[in-house]
Amino acid sequence: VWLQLPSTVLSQYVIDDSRGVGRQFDGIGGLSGGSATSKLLIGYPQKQRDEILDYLFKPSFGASLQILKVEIGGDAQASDATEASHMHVPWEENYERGYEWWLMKEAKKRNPQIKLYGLPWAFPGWIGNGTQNPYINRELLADYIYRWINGAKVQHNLDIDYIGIWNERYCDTEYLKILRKTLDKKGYYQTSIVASDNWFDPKVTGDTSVVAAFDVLGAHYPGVVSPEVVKQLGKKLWSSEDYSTFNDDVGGGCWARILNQNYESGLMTSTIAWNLIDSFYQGLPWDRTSLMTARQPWSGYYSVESPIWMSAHTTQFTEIGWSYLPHGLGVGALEQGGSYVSLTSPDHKDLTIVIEKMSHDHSPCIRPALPPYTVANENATIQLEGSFAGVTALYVWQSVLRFDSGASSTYFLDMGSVPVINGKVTVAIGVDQVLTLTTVPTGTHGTYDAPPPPAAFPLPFFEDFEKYPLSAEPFSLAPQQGSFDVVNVGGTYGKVMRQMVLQPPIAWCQETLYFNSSLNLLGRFNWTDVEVQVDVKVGQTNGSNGVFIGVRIDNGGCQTYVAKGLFFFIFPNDNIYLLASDIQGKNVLTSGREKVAIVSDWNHLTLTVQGQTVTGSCNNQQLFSMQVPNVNANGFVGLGTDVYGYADFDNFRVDNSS
Ligand code: 147
Repeated sequence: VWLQLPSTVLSQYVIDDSRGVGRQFDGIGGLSGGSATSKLLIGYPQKQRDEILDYLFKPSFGASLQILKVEIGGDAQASDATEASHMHVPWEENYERGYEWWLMKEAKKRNPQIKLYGLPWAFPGWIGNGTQNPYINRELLADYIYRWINGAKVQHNLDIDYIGIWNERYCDTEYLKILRKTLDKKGYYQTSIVASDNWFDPKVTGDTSVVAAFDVLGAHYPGVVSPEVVKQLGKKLWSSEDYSTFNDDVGGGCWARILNQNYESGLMTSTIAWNLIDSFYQGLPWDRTSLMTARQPWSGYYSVESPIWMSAHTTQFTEIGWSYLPHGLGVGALEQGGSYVSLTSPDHKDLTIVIEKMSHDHSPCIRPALPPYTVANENATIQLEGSFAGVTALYVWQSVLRFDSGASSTYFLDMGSVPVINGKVTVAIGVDQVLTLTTVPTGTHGTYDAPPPPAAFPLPFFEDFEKYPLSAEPFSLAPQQGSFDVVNVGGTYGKVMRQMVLQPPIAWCQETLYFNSSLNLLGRFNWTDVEVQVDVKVGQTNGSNGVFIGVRIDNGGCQTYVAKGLFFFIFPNDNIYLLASDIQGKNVLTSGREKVAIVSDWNHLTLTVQGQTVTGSCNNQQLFSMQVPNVNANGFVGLGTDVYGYADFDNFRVDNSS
C-alpha cells in the first residue's frame, strides 16, 4: 500500500482537530422497502438467514450498517411488491404483518445501537377518505403514523428514531407540524422527523415554523451536492435515499464514491442505500440494485456483493456521534482526483480516514448523471496534528476494484498496520481503490463458508398456510396489488390466505390507479408449462366479485396493470368464468356461464398450460381447453381478485405440466 505506485506526484494532506471539528456523523444505512425488497429473506433456512443478517448488521463483520430504514406498509405497490399496512381498515390495528418488524428486531439483536427510520410510500384508501390525498384529514394521518411508532414500541420494543413524511411525494408542511405535535403529546419526543425524502424542498426550508418542526433534511439521489442555502440552515443534511445501482463493482464504485463525497461535497452526514438487499423474485423491476443479493430461500444461495465491503470501510471504524474533521484539515478532494474524509470519536482518541479514488467510468450511480472528471494514481503524505500528533501506527484496509478483463477485485483486505513517524505516513492511492487508515483495531472481513449452490425454484410447490401464525404474509407469495394475510376460517380449510384490501390505496405508483384488481405472484419468470390449482372463496361481506389464477404472468411492480399471461377468472355470484390474456380481463379468449360448476362456497380451480394449449376446470369439471396462439411464452404464476374485496385462497399447488 505504501509507495508502491510509480508516480511522480507526492501530495500532502494535513489531519488536524486543533481548530475544532466539522459536522456530526449520523451513520450509513440500508433501506428495506419502497417496496418489498426484503420479501424473500424471512423464508430462508435459519443458517443462511443468520449469515446474511450478520453480513448486513453485525458490527465489525460486514456492512455493519448503522441505520435501518424501513417502509411503513401502505397496502400498495411501490417497486417490487406491496407491503402490508398496520391498519388495512380503520377499525383494526395489527402489528404482526409482513417482515419489517422481524427485520428490525434481527438488526437490533446484532447491533443494539442501530437507528431505525420509518417512511410511508403509500397509504390505505381510508386515510384519504376515498381520495388520493393523504392530508385530507391531517390529524387522522398523524394518528396513523403515531400508531405505527407506538406499535413498534409496545408490541416489539423497538424505538423508532426517525420518521418521514411521504416518499418523494407532496410534503404538506401543516401536516409536518401536526405530526410533531402529535408525537410530542404522546411522549415520542425522541422520534425525529426527516423532511421531505425528496429534494431539498424550498417549501420546507423557507418557513421557520416548519424548520423548527423537523430535525433532518433528507434528499434523494442528490448527486453528492447540496445547495448553499441548505448548508446554512443549521439542520442535519442527509442523503436519505441513494445508490439504486446494479451491485457489480461499478455499483461498489458508486457507493464508495458517494459515501465519501456526500459529506466532502454536500455536507450530508448520512447516506442510505436503496436498497438493503435484493430479496425479491428475479424478473421483478430493479434487478440487484441492492447492497447484496439473497433471493433463493429454496436453495439457501446468496451472494455478498462489493457494496457490502465498501460500506465496511466507513462503518467498521466509526460510530454515530463521531465527528468529521473540518474541510482542509481532514476532509477534501485528492489532488489527483477522488476524496478523503476523516472522522474522530467524541474523546478525539480515535481517528478514521477513508480515501476513495473512483474513476468516472467505474463509479456512476443510476442517477443523477455523473459530470466528467479525471483521476490518477498518487502517493500521499498524511500529516497528523492536534490530538492525533502522537499516533504511532494506523491500521490499513484496502479494496482494489479491477475492471481489466480477467483481473479480480479485492475487497476490504486487512493490510496490517503502518507506522506513523513524527505524525507522518505516506501511502499509495491507486485509481479505483478505497483505503481506510484508522486507530480502531476491531475491523474484520467477516466470512462464512460458501452457501449452497443456486437452484431454480423447485416444483411441485404446495402451500396450505397451516404453518403460519395468524396475520402473517406467506413467505413465498409476492403481492403486486392487494395485501394478503393468513386468517383462520376453521373447519376443514383451517388457515387460509385472505386478500384484505377493500378500496384502492393512496398510490405511490400512479399506474396502479388504472385498475382495482389484486395480484399475488410466485415462482419463476422462466416457467412455461405449469399447472396451478387453488381452492377459492369470495367473501360474503365486503367480498370481491371474482377471483383468478394465472400462469405465464410477465409483469409485476408498478407495471402490474399491464401484465399479460393467461388469467382464469370465476365470478361465483354471477356464475361466470372467463379466460383472458391480460390481468384486466379485457382481452377475453373464452368465457361462459352455462353448465358451470361454480358454487358460492369454496371452488377448486385448475389451470394448465402446455405449449399453446390451455385447459381450465372448476370443481373438476372442465370449462375450456383451447389453443392460444399469441400469449407469453413464460412467466410467474399468480392468483388474485378481480376487484378489491375479501377473498380466501387455500391449498395452492403448482406443478410442471409436461
Ligand atoms: C425511488 C424510490 O423511492 C424507490 O422506492 C425505488 O423505486 C427507487 C428505484 O431506483 O427509486 O424513486 C425514484 C424514482 C425516480 C427518480 C428518483 C427516485 N428519478 O427519476 O429521479
